Amino acid sequence: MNAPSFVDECTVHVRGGDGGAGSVSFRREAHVPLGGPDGGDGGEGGSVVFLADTNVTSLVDLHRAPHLRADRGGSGSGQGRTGARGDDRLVRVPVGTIVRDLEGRALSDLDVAGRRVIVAPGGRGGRGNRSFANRFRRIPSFAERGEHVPESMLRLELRLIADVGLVGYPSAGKSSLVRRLSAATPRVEAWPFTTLTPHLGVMRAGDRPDGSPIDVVLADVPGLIEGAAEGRGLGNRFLRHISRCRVLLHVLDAGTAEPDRDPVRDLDVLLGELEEHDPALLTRRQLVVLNKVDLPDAVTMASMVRGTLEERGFEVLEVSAVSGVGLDALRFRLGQLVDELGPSLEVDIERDGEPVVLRPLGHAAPVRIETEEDGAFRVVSDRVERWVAMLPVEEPGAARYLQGRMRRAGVERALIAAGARQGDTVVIGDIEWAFRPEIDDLPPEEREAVLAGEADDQDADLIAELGLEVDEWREGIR
Ligand SMILES: Nc1nc2c(ncn2[C@@H]2O[C@H](COP(=O)(O)OP(=O)(O)OP(=O)(O)O)[C@@H](O)[C@H]2O)c(=O)[nH]1
Ligand SMILES: [Mg+2]
Repeated sequence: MNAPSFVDECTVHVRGGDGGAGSVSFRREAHVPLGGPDGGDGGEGGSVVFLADTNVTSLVDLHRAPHLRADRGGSGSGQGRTGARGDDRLVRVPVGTIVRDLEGRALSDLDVAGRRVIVAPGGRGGRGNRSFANRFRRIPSFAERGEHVPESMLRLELRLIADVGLVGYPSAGKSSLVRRLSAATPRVEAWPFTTLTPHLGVMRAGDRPDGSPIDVVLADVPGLIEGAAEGRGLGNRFLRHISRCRVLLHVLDAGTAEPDRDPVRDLDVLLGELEEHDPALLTRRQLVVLNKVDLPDAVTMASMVRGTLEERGFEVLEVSAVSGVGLDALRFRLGQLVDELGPSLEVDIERDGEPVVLRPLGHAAPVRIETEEDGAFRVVSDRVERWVAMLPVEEPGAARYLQGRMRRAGVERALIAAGARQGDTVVIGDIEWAFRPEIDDLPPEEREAVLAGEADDQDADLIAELGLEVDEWREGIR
C-alpha cells in the first residue's frame, strides 16, 4: 500500500485517564471496634498532552494511530493513602499544529516549539471516606468513585511555521533553491521530481553584529497552478502552509519555453491564487526571484521583465539554482528581511510556560432544568451529572449527602423555581428519585446526613465551579 508520508490533517480520539476510586476504610485500633474513617482519595487520572516539537514534521504518526489514552489514577487506600496519579500520555506534534473541535473551531495553536497543551485532562480522583467526615457525619460509610472522562474527537491541522515561503509554478525551481540554500543538503543535483508535500529547509543567512547566527526557515511547497485556490490545481491543499510565513518569495521561471507563459504573467497568476485563498497574504513582505539565469534565454527574458516588475513595486533578484549565481545576494537579503521582522517563532522556545488546558465545551455550561414528558424534572449539567456519577447513591448516606450538596449549590432552589414540588421525580444522569426539599420533616438521622452534605467545606471548589449562587436561606438553617 502506498502510505502517505506527509499528512497535514487528521482526526484523533483523545481520552484522559479516569480518576482512581476513593477508599472506604476505618482505623483499626486495639479496643476500638470502629475507629475513625481513614480511607484515602483516589489518584487523578493522567492527561493526554500535546508538545510542539521541531523534530516532528508531519501528522502521519497520529493519522496511523489516532487513539490516544492516558492512564487511570490508582485507588486510594486505608491509613489515608492517596492513589497514584495516572501517567500522562505525551504526544509530540509538529510545530504549527492547530487543534480544532469537530465543528472546526480552533481550540489551540501549538505554534511555538516547546508549547504544551493538555488536550484531554484526566479525571478527578474520588474522595475517600475520610474526606466526608465533618461535624454532622463522624463515620462516613461511603467514598466517591473516580471521575470517568469520556473520549473526545479533535481535528488537527498543520500549518507549517517558516520564515519564508516559496511560491511559484511547478518546475520554477523552488525545491532546487531550497536545497541549494539550506545548509543541510549542500549537494545539488538535477531533481526531476515535482514536490508533492511541503517541507522545510533551514538556511544560515549570516551573523548578527553580536555574532549570533541568523537562521532562516524556508518552506518549499508544491507548485501552484492556476485555479489552485478553487481546488482545481494540486497546490490549494498546501496554500495553508504559507499562511504563516512572514516573507513570500515568488520564484519565477525566466527560462520557460512555454509560449503562453512569461514571468510577469506567472506572477499575476500566483498573486491571484494567493488573493483568492486569503487576501491577507498579499500584505506580507514579498520578494521576486527570476530563476534559471544560467540559461541564455533566461538572461534575455530577465532583462526584459525586470523593469516591469520593479515598476510594480517588487524587489527583484536574478538567480540560478544550478550555477549558484545570485544566491549569496538572495541569502543575504532574506536574512536581512527576517532579522528585521524579529526572532523567528521557530526558535522562540517557551519550555517552562504553563500548559494550556482544553476542557470540553459544555463543561462550564449553566445548570438547566428540563421538564420531561412524564412530568419528571431533569437536571442538565455536566458537572452535576458528574457528581452523581461519582457518588454511590445506592448508599443512603451518599444519597443524602448529594442532596445536601445540591441544596448548597442552589440546584434544589432551581428545581423549585422550575415548579418541582415535594414527591415529584427528579432525574440526573442515570438516576432518579423523589424530590424532598422539606428536610425538616425527615427523621433526625437523615436530616443530619443532608446537613452534612450541605456543610462540607471540601465541596466549596466544586460548588464554585458550578457557578450557582448559594441560597440566601442557608443562613436561616444554621
Ligand atoms: N537550468 C536551470 N534549471 C533549473 C534551475 N532551477 C531548477 N532547474 C530545473 O528545473 C526543474 C524543476 O526544478 P524544481 O526545483 O523541482 O522545481 P519546483 O519549483 O520545486 O517544482 P514543483 O515542485 O513541481 O513545484 C528541474 O529539472 C531543475 O533541475 C536553474 O536555475 N537553472
Ligand atoms: Mg518542488
